Amino acid sequence: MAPRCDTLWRNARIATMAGPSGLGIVDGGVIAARDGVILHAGPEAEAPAFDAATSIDCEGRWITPGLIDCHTHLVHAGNRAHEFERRLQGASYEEIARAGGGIVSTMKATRAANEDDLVASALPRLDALIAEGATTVEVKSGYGLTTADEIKMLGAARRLEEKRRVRISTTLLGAHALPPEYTGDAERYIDLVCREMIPAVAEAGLADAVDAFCEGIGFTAAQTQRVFDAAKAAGLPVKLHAEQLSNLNGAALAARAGALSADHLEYLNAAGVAAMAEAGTVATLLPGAYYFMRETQLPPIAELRAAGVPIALATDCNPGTSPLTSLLLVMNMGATLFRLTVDECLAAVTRNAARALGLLGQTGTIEAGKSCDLAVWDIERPAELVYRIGFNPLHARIWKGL
Ligand code: DI6
Ligand code: FE
Repeated sequence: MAPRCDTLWRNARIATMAGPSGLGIVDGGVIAARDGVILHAGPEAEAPAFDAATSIDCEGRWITPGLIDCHTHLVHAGNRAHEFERRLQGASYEEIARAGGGIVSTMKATRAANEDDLVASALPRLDALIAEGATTVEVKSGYGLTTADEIKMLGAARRLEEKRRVRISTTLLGAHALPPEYTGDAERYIDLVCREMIPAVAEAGLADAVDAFCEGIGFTAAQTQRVFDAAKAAGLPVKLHAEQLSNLNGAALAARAGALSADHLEYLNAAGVAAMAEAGTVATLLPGAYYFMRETQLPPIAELRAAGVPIALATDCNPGTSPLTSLLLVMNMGATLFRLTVDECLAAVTRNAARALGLLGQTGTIEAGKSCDLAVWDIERPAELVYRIGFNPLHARIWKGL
């Protein structure tokens, strides 16, 4: 008897992204889905004759896994276009921050907003990602910096999943910046994060992971370790903003804690690369922040590649250092600025991005048993997804089989 499925995509060229490297290309491919899950993906010639409720002729189009943005600060109030103007007149990011702008200005706007406001202002940014084939998006808190405001941000992030057909992975970033009421007393703020915020958020089931900003203008390695210990006690995986502006050996600390990813990494050194390789921690590179901050220190791409560290790319969508909502542009920047190959760029927003979220068992490749999250493209070859700037060749987006 012919196996039944809900939808069959036929006559497609598939970049399955399955396997440890490469695109896993299948020519003349079919994908069968039932109940939102991939039942079969492979060459049509070898596929069983499915009894499909709906059969779609892809007319030779390319199909990739739905794209994954594994590092965003998508939920926040207001924007910082005025600070951008000041930077164009010569002010530095640090000067603006010292004058009460920067993260603190977004914190004030976010504290003043309610959950509905945060959902409403995040939706256009989410829609921009979705319009380019994103099916999974990570969203961090970190602009509330009180337990109630961090919970409000994470609640808004979770509600995006009710508003759009997309998977949202949430991350508590309570240790993003020191709120002004704790000036001069970072240890006491970390006490709050560890003793109150992390347990409350874990109890409410609002976060899938815990992150921190380990940096001269953020938190020390010792404070980061305290956050990681509290996350572990609460049963939550960790990740880290590390080595963005300087080297505090954050990536190695994260790797030792079994972190899913260490992110930014412009100032990563050889010991950090080795620790990440050993632990299997994903390197999430954020070329939007590199570009927008006019950074010149490149992350150690060749060393990461040589050590076999999986590389992900993400937008870092945030109002201060990366007001970016395009994974296609992120791939272009990954190639142009960081010299990643086309195959590496595609893996960076699919397979490796899924791994950076601990979701590789569910999505990120086109394989039987995974969620049927697909992007169908009007392109002749995968390189077009990386090569073009400001052009969107998405033909269709499928999330959980629909
Ligand atoms: N690194 C960044 O680039 C952003 N946060 C972080 O930890 C900056 C966020 C902002 O300026 O609002
Ligand atoms: Fe970030």
